[in-house]
Amino acid sequence: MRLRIILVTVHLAAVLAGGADTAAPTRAAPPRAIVAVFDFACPADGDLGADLARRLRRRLTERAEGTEVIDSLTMQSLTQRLAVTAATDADRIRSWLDEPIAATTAVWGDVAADGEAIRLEVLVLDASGAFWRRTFTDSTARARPVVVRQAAEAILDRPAWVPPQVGDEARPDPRTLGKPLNPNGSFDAGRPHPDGWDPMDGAATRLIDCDGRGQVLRINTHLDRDAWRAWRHALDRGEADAADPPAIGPAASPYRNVAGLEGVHVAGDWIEARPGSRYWLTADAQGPADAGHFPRIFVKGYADTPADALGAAALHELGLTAETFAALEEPRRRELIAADARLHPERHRREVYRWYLACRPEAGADPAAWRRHDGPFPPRGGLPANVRYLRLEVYASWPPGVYLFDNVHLYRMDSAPTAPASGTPSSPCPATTDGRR
Ligand SMILES: [Ca+2]
Repeated sequence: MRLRIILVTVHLAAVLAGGADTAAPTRAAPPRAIVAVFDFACPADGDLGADLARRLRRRLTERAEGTEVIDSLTMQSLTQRLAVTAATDADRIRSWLDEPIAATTAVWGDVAADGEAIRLEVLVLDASGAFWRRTFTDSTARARPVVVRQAAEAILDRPAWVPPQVGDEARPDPRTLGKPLNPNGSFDAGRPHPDGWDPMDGAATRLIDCDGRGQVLRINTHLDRDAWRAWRHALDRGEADAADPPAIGPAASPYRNVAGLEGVHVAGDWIEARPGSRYWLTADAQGPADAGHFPRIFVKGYADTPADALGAAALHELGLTAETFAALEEPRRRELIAADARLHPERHRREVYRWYLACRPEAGADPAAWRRHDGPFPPRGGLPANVRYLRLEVYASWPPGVYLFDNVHLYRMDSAPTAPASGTPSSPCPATTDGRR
């Protein structure tokens, strides 16, 4: 047992079970320690002592399994007449462990602040009589959490786990990252629609050839938004052919362009997520940008949730509208929703996580030059436990213009090396072969 605090076995459950029915199997409750953290004494700033004690209680509660930490309100009511400082006699503290505190371990001490610097003296005593004292100091802008973490580590006798975060990891060598998790990040497979991605609409989104890069994804946001939406609706209803798009030009006002409204997304296939993992995303991009606007590659995380509605695609397939669906009897509505969930489980997933790779050029960069962007996510720690699926979404909006994307590859940082990643950031491709940048 690495805890320095004594563990006391509580037999209450066994006693209760035995008293109620002697034939019933009896089982002792797991051993537990009860820790009482007194507010630290701070003559110059009483709030500081109370704040550090609150933080330490919270940290011990989070980190010490099988241990109960008496909460701040209870401590306040128990100790309002007990003034405790580092000078308080340990025997006196021990005498309170049974009554009135009812704890197995007491933590108390003094704190002093000098500007941002904090000096926390901590004394710890447990019911076995073990006693120690240590002083923790820090003078950074985060002195409070730092001294509390140090004290908690000493009390628990183990270093706190610090999850990795941006900056901890060196930029990985693409050759060691193995095969990308997403298919066809090079956009080279499939024409006119790229394998593994949303179909192209021929107007705002299409594939073009690019010297040295094979196919790349072209997104044009300088289009009249209403005309483009009408075209997308016609495609969604199966009434139009993406190979024969209308000529859609810019709107009279830049703010009536796709760029000034929703922008254009191109989503990739669903990818199984591995909670706890860290990932690396790369993308080559070119196109306009300004100080606050730039293309992004979103990573969206999804969970399965109970199906409770029908989306536009399902209504269209069933020949229903939102109004005619609402007019159905409830059992029939539920039946249709359940059938859709069986056939298309992906339609009933909910977004629970989001991150993006900012394809932000350096100031003064040539918008017609390819740029390589990459980075790790999540920003701190591993992927949350509730994320079951990931999806990439290439996104461009403002400023209005033409954007190109290539080599959008997602890697898991712990995936085994199998093949080098394709493409190089310096591949020259200032113009596209169709001459319609
Ligand atoms: Ca390519």
